[in-house]
Amino acid sequence: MSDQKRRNFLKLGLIGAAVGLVKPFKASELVAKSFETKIDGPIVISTWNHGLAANAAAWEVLRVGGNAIDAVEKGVRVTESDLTNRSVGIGGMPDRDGHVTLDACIMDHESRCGSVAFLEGIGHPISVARSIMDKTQHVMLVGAGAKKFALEQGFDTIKTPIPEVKAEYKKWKKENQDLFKKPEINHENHDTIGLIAMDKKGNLSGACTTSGWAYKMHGRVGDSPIIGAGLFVDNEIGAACATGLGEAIVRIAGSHTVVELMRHGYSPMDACRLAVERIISKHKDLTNLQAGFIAIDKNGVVGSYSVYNGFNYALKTDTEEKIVDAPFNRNW
Ligand code: SD4
Repeated sequence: MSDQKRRNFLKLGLIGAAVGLVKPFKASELVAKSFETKIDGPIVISTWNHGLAANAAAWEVLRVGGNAIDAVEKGVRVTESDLTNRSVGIGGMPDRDGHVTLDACIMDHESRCGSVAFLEGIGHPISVARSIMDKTQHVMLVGAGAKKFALEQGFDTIKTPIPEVKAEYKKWKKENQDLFKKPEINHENHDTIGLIAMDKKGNLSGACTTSGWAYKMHGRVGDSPIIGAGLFVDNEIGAACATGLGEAIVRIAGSHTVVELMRHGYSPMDACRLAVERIISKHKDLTNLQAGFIAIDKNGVVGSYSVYNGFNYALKTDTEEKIVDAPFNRNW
């Protein structure tokens, strides 16, 4: 953000606060700044440990002056291709009927976006989402229509579940005769990749892709392909993405909420924290309700926050490549 724009924005914030429209920035609401990093130059952040490999691929694009949108797509394709990953791409866990249904979305610095949900048998849902963004007038395609589009675009089909996953599913099915028992989400079965990047020009983009909640109901779609829930980018302000229990994230339009809080002057970490606190305030039962956000603002400040401990993200810059533990509201 230019200095002039920032001044205008702060002025607007003060006027808004005076008339009760905008929540003013309160110093007392800030938590330790040590959790935030301001970075000059390109940045990539992505959820969980598998983010390291995705960031490295995204970095190959950013390093040579490539665009953030190409970087985010290239990055998460690595995770989608990893057959050992049980929560993203074709190695993902199936729903309770044995189908692996994939969700993904992508958004660029011009607020162009594409999304695909309930897609079966296609290896790179993120690239299908990118094609929807680039080649159609729509934002979102789902199910059979999304598959038809993917085939028309020349995407290869892949048989899922892969054999190892099929074996796990059979075992689960045998042990869970009551298929409509509430499936549990925990920190082992929710590892979506959400990746956001800032390129050399300072433009932001994001991508999010998942096989969703293991043993979900057939037809269930989570937050990950929902623009504003699993991912949101506003190039004037910042970008955010989410991981965790999709239903809880959708309820508060999570990633959009984080970006809007940044618009109102909150730092990325405080914006993530306030979104998490909003989730907490909307749920009486927080058992197994993990949800976390990562965010970058337009000035290159990075932040994150989660409901429970154990959430982390991968950070890549010119000088660093590391996993960062997110601050959290409570212990498991
Ligand atoms: C979902 N949010 O489908 C996804 C799952 C997830 O890390 O984030 N896993 O609800």
